[in-house]
Amino acid sequence: MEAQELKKGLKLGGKMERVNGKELSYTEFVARYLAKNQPVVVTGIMDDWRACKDWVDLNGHPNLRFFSTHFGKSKVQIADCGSQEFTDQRTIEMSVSEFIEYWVTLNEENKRVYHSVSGDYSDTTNHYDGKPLLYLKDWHFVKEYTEYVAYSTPLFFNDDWLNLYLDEYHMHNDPEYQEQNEVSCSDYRFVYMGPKGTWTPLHADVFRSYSWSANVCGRKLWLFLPPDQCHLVFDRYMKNSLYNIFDNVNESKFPGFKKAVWLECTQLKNEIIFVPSGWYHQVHNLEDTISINHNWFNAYNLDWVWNLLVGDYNEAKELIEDIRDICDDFEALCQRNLAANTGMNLLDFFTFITRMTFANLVQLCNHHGGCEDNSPTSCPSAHHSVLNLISIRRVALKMNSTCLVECRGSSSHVQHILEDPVFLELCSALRRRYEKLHEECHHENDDGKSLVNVPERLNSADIVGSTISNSENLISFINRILGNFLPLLDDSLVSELVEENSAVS
Ligand SMILES: O=C(O)CCC(=O)C(=O)O
Repeated sequence: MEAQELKKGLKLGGKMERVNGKELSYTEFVARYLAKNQPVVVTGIMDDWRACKDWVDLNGHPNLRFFSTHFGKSKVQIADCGSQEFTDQRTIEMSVSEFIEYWVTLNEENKRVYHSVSGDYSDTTNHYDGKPLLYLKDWHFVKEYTEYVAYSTPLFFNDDWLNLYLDEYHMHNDPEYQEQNEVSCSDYRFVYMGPKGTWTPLHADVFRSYSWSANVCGRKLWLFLPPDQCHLVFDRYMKNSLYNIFDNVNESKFPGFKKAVWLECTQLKNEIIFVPSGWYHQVHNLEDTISINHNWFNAYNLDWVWNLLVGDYNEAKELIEDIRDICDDFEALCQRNLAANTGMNLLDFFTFITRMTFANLVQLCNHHGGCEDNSPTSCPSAHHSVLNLISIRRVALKMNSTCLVECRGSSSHVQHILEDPVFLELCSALRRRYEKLHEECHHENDDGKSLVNVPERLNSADIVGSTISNSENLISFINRILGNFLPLLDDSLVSELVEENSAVS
C-alpha cells in the first residue's frame, strides 16, 4: 500500500522537525529534543558510514548479495508481517542467506509479474499475494561483527547507559534466564532490513527507552503518538493497545482511537529519527529498506524506565495473586516473572543505578584536581556526572517512596566495586564517551582505571567504606557525594540541587 492510502482516515497533526546534524551542537540537541522528549529527524551525519557504501548498490537499493557473502551464516529473527502472535508479529529463525534468498526471489517474482502486466519496471509494488512478507529485525549486528565497523553512533545518541552497561554486565543474572536470552538481551544495537511493505506494529519501545533509527537505504513511513495521547490507543479496560492503526478499528473496543492526532514522517535514506520515550509509533517500509537502530537511556529518561518497571511489577504481581498463599517465595516469583517479561526486574534496575552512581563518582574524582581551577564541575564531563547523580537520586527517591526495593541478597560494598576490573572497564568506557561528547582531553595521568585515588580525592573514607543495600542507602550515599563536592559546584548545579531538594521536601 502506498503512504497516502495507508494514512487515510487518520487525523494528522503537523510534521516532524528536521535539522541538519552538522549545524546542531550536542547541548542544543539535549535542550531541544532529549530533555523535552521531542522527536526529530537529523540529517547529514551518515555520509562516511561504511554501511552506506557496502550495503547499498549503485541504484540505491539494498546490496543483498553483500549480506549473503559476508554475513550469510548469521542466525537471525525474522518477523512474518502477515501474522500476529499476542502483541507482536510471529517470528522464526533463519540464516541471513536464507532470508536474502527469499528476498531476491520475491523481487524477481515482482519484476516478472509486473513486467508481464504493464511492462513498467518503475512500479515496485509488492505482488506478494499468498506469499509471506518477511522482515529481519533486531539483528545484534555490532555484537556479532565486532571487527566490521559499519557505522559509529552519532554524538547526539552517545550518552547511552544501557549499551555501555551491557558491554560489561548482564542486566539479569539468573543463569536459566541468561541461557534462554543470551543473544536477545546482550545489547540493544540492531540492524533491520526488509522488502517494501514490511512493517512494525504499534508499540512504545522496550523499557520506554529512547531509540534512534538510521535509514541506510529506502524510505520508512512513521506515525507517532505523543505520550499524553497514548491512552487513546488502549482498549476500554486500559489493558491492551491497538496492534495495527490501519485496521478497521472497533470503536466500542477502542473508544478513544478516533480522537488521536498523529504526527507523521516519511524518513528518507541517510536520515536518522530520534524517537523519544513513551511515544507510541507504527512503522512501514515504503521501499526495500535497511536501517540501524539503537535503544538507550540515560539521566533524561531514567524515570520512564522506573515508572514502566513499577507498572509491570504490579501487573506481574496481580497475575499470580491467587497463588500467593501456596508460594514459598511469592516476591521472588514476581521478580522472576518481571525479568522474563520486561527484560529486567526491580533488583536488576537497582543494581544498575548503583553501579552507574559509582561510575559517575569515579568520573567526578578523576576530574577533581585535574581541572585548572581545581573545580571538577568546570569540566563539562564532571558537570554531566553531577546531573547524572541528581537524576539517579530522583529515581531512588521514587523507589524509596514506593517502598518496593528492599534488595534482598544484594548489597554493594563501595570499596569492592571500586576494585572490580569489570567495573573499571565501565568507568573507562564512560569516561571515553564523555570526553568525546564534550570534546575534552585527558586529565593528568588518569587511565580511568586508577581508582585507588578515589578516597584520597574525596577526602572521605566513609564514602568508600559504605555498603549500599537499598534505595535509602543509595540516596544518602549520593547526598554525601554531592555534599562533598558542593563547595566546588558551579552556580547552575547548586540551583539545580536546591530546586530538586525543595521539590522533594
Ligand atoms: O523500523 C522499524 O520497523 C521499527 C523501528 C522502531 O520501532 C524503533 O526504532 O523504535
